[in-house]
Amino acid sequence: MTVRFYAWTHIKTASNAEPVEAGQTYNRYMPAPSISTATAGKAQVRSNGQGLTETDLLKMYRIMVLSRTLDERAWILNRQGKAAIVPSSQGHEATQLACAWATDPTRDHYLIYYRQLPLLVALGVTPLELLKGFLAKEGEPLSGARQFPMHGAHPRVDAFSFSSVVGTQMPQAVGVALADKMRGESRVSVVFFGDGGSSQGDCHEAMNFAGIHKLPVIFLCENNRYAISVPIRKQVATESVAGRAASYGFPGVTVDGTDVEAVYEVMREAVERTRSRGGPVLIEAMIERIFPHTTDDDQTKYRSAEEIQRAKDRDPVPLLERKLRDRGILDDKLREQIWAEAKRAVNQANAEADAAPYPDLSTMYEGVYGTSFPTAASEAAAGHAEAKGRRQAA
Ligand SMILES: Cc1ncc(C[n+]2csc(CCOP(=O)(O)OP(=O)(O)O)c2C)c(N)n1
Ligand SMILES: [Mg+2]
Repeated sequence: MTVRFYAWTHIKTASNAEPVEAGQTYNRYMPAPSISTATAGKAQVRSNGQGLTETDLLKMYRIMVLSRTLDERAWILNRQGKAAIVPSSQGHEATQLACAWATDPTRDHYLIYYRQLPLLVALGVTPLELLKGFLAKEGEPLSGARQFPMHGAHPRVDAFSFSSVVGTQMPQAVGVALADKMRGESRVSVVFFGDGGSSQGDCHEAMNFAGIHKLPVIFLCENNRYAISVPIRKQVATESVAGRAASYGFPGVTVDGTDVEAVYEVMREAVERTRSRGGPVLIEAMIERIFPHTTDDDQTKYRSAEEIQRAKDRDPVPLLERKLRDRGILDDKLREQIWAEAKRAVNQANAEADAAPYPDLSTMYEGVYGTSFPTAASEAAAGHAEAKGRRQAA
């Protein structure tokens, strides 16, 4: 486990953790253990709060495999000319699943960005919903097929709508956290962003404000060392993103983001601290972007074959698989069964999404604008009437 701490002085120890009873029904959105029934709303028993159990690790592997299978399928659908654009999440799985496990989806908030498919799967968004999104079909939940794939909000899993403009979700997360603090709620907001996002002005403003007001927000940087083709050394002049937290007055930690147990451990501590009014935490998860930025990008233009191979060597899916095999939790037979279940679930969702209609053109503006559109003339008339009212009152 590779964990480096920066100014991690105020963090509570596990012995001060909020009690989480063994066997407690903890997370109503986690998919059921069987991938074939991976739908929303299934109650789950979670770990005892002191670490991930073997059952947790196996469930995480199942969700990772489902997410990976969906991700691969979305890429294929793009190459078939059916999905407009696909941002792959391959390489980001371990960090996002560990976050889903360490938080409480019945009350916490997720301010996502476009590379968040594994998190959404872990929170219970179904393969059908996600594939309808990539195919822009009627009934996709994030934006009703109005926006890019993987853009929009999913209120059922408390995922907030974000803008395509990199970094905007950070001040929004701080606003959500401020509202929770003012209402006295014990909810945590987790905001996800990339290393590129960390160099936006929004990031500085959000962290500064969150630090001053000790807001219940966790900044989770998924550092894959690239913002499209721009490498990390052109985004961050210092050694790490996490190191910046000290200047905002809260702890920062860099963690191996390919290791579910390492990320879970720091996330759990961060959630405890934040929920018990200790203020924000910045976590920088070091991960790999295995695929190009999106289906529109060709990373061989700016990364060497050796570097891409090194990224593949840190793929969290085989890494977790090795861990499970070493501990005797997984064998060839179970592995085959898990991959076959995932393929069946994705095939079925793919067929259903393919057969679904596109949204009717007449509904194009629904959910986008208000239903009545003020004209220049009606606005001018309203302004005139208001001014007249003010004059009469005076
Ligand atoms: C303000 C702004 N600048 C540029 C872009 C174009 N753009 C979209 S995604 C992206 C890369 C972001 O990289 P990073 O934050 O590291 O996330 P990653 O895609 O690596 O997960 C850029 C530059 C944008 N959408 N918004
Ligand atoms: Mg990046």
